[in-house]
Amino acid sequence: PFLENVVQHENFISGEYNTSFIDSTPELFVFPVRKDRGTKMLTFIGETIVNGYPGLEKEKKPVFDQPSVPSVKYSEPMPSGTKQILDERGAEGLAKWVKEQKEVLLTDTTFRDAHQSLLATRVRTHDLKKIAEPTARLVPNLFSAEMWGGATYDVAMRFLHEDPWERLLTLRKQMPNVLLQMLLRASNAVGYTNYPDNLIREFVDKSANAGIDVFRIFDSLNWVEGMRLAIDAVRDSGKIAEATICYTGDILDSSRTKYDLTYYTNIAKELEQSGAHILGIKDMAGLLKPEAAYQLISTLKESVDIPIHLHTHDTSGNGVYTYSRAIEAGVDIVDVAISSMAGLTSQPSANSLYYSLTGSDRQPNVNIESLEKLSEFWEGTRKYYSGFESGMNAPHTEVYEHEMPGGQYSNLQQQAKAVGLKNRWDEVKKMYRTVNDMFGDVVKVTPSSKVVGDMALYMVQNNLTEEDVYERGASLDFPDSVVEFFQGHLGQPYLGFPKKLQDIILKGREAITCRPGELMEPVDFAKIKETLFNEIGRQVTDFDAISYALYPKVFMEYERFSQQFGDVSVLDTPTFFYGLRLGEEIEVEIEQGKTLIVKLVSISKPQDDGTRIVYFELNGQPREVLIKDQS
Ligand code: 3PY
Ligand code: ZN
Repeated sequence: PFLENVVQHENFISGEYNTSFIDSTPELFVFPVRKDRGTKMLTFIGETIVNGYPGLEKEKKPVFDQPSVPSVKYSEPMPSGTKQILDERGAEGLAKWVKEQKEVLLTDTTFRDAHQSLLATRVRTHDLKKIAEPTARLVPNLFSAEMWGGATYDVAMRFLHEDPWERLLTLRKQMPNVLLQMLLRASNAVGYTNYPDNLIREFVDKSANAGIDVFRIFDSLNWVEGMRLAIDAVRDSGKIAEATICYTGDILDSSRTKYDLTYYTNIAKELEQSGAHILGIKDMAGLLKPEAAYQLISTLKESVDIPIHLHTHDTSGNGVYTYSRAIEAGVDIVDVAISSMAGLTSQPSANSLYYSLTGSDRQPNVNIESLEKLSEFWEGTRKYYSGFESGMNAPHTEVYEHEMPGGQYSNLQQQAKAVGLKNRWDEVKKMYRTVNDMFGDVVKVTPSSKVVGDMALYMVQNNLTEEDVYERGASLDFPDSVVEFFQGHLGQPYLGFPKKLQDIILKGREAITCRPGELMEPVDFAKIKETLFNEIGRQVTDFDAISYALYPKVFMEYERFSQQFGDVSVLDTPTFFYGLRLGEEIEVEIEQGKTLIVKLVSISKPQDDGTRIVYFELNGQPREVLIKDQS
């Protein structure tokens, strides 16, 4: 609840008249004219109608068919699943159970990586919560549902104006039987930079409490030193530490010896010794070819005792074949997406994998009709987000050359467009590989992939070749992310930085070789809470404090937006992105049992000051809002 003035302050309500808070929070004595929820919502809808949704072409709201939610019997008891096994047997017990399964187990990534990779991470909680419980009931024998972390945290606040923690709490409630999984970028948490150790511990602790069971922990340079703290934090929380190696290069290419089988085996053993319950192999770009998967998984199965969980992207079109060879080699769990959200830069299709294993005793134990029903829902829902599709519509084998992660492709394309390089996208892709080689052939995954992307854009934009960088480097002003990377702020790459390039980029600045977290001041959460309370004038939760510590600007912007427009997560997705058509009427449930009926009546021509009046009916009563036309 909003704490808008003094009469709502807990000291006031409880009658403890310690008035010191009067001095520290004078704004509580301002009694604003309260804008009601209805007006805030109409203002948001009016904004969208007049100015469009940022990042989408402004167009008339398309007519969508209602996606079909599969019918399930909500009154029946929820079938039990892996979550109950974890609760009963603990993380070690669960890992043991995984190894005992004959069939390959599945993680469904539809709620996270699939839409991060296909739809710029834009899928809203509003849609996820329609299908969460049906998913839990229809495919209760999933190993896990990946539904949090990666880019979802940032995008939820920044673009969807929703609280990522709300999503976690909501889905946890609706999926009480399946393990919920998140992607944790080790000391980069769910951000793009290193954070202090106590923030990582606090983040893990609160995420575990709020409902995360499986933490897939990776470091963007495969630097085990950078992963230990997160692994320990997850172990302390009683949840599952899936310590993960990012796969890069090609173990089948004898001309590329940096990342060979021995490299992967050594890290796997180190991660097992560091306390991992499960070993993850994260093939973020989809570079793991079928035969390589067979060799890698066979070797790792002999090298470690913990179960192995494989993740790939289907960019090249070879995903199911890669999985089927990995499954032959004994992989325990693989990541798939519901068919209509699978393929291309997303994960391979669960439905396809099921059929490809017909006749095999490792065929996953899932109900294929259920998968098809879920796929129907997602086919319809995906259409809401068509403005965020990357435009890739066929297998893309070039990925073996540029090695760009599935989640980065459309993102970098957007970045290139934004700096006027739309027509030079082919050059950017080639440059991405050149930069990789200049950097000494590095692991490319968030955030190291962003550094490579920034450098590639910088070079194309400034018409620089590799030679130019070496010859004229002293006079070049490299992107901040590149400088920080060479300073060691993302950790240490395997076999170190290329010295000559490092000197050129750092221009005498110091580089560190220790763990960046060791040098950072701990976050003062009490202070953050106090500052935030003063700024936003409402009760500050632990979740808010974490969001602010991770993303101060994004969080404050999210707060300002919420104060201005209220809770827009209650709107259906077409209205959220496109507003209303003239004469259209919608029902919005703003809280359980409380519904507003909103109708768009007309829109005035721009007035002299550039504003338009948008005329609505709200529950049958005429209402108008004034919107500045930005066009
Ligand atoms: C992320 O870190 O968001 C990724 O998905 C990396 O592959
Ligand atoms: Zn991925």
